[in-house]
Amino acid sequence: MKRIACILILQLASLAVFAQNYDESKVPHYTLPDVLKTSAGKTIRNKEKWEKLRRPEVLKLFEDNVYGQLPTDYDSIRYALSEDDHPEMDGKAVLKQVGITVFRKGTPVQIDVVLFVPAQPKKPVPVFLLINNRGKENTDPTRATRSEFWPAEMVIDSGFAIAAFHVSDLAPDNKDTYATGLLQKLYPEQLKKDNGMKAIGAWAWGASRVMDYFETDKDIDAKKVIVVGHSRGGKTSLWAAAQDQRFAACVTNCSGNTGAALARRQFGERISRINATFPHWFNNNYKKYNDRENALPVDQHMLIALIAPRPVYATNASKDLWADPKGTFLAMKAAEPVYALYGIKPELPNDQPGIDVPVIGPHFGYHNREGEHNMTAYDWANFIRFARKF
Ligand code: GTR
Repeated sequence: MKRIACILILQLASLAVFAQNYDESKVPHYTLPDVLKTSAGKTIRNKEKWEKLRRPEVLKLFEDNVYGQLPTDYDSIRYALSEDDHPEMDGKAVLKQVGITVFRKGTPVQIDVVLFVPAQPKKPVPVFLLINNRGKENTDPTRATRSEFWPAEMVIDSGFAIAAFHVSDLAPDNKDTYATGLLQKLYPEQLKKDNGMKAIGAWAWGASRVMDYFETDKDIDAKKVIVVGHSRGGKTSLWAAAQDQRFAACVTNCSGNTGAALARRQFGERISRINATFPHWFNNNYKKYNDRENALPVDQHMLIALIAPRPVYATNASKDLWADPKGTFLAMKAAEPVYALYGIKPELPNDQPGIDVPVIGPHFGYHNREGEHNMTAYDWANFIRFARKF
């Protein structure tokens, strides 16, 4: 009897900890950290001061408290390219499979990239790079399997190249084995630091190595690389674009908590929950903010602001309240003051647009698709419209 009571109490306690709010009227009152105020209390009024003083500070706050450091040193990088001469997609595309091997202190890590480039015209083209957090069949180079998650035919028909790599090449998405990839092989010292990177940092690092490759590929316009991610991949695409300013634009699809949604709203998934379920995504320090969102020196609007003045497209799905669609829209709005330093006027309306009403400006894109947590042809069609605007 005592044992049953004990189990019951434990279950109730865990329910209380993990109770998620889906009621707008229960969103607590909150004040976002001022993205334009330095830690010394100075207000930033121009882009020069933003870039010199505040931007590095905000980047460091995210490194130290959320995503961890992102080492940029390695000894060498090699690309092994297998390009078949067979025309793909009825002659519309050429397939390139690239093995990127990066060495540090004699140890290699390999990232496999699938890349389709339009066969015509023969000039450098912009590319969408997907950080693939789902099955590898989604980016099938043989095209025997086709998936809306990476609709290569549609992107090629629109005149863009499309590429993908799989997150498991960098870090398995598993709390027990995540360290067996990049972390143990190339950057073991990161594992000892409370602000050391974990899986999401490793995936973002991988996106930057693919960017290194694009800079060597004459078919690709490396100044027009759009990094794309869905959900945990969308948290990663934001962090990759924030860190590596070579990415021309970022698409963050249904990225939710610790992605594009504001943490302080405590709506849907919360920090305590994400840290409990996925302790291998963010750094050790982030655990200090479990149930203490207001103690965080940042919120997610500041992550979007780090990408300014480059374009960002965020999406949600109407049934995916877990990812807080309204909180995502509000984060985009709260990043506008930093874009304003570059003379960019607000492009999004004051209120969240309705379901299936994409708002696409040259710098901000947002839509809330009818349906479930996913990335679909509808989403991609809008990313293509967005990419054509800039
Ligand atoms: C969920 C997680 C979300 C999101 C999602 C996904 O379980 O709570 O933060 O990342 O997984 O990646 O599909």
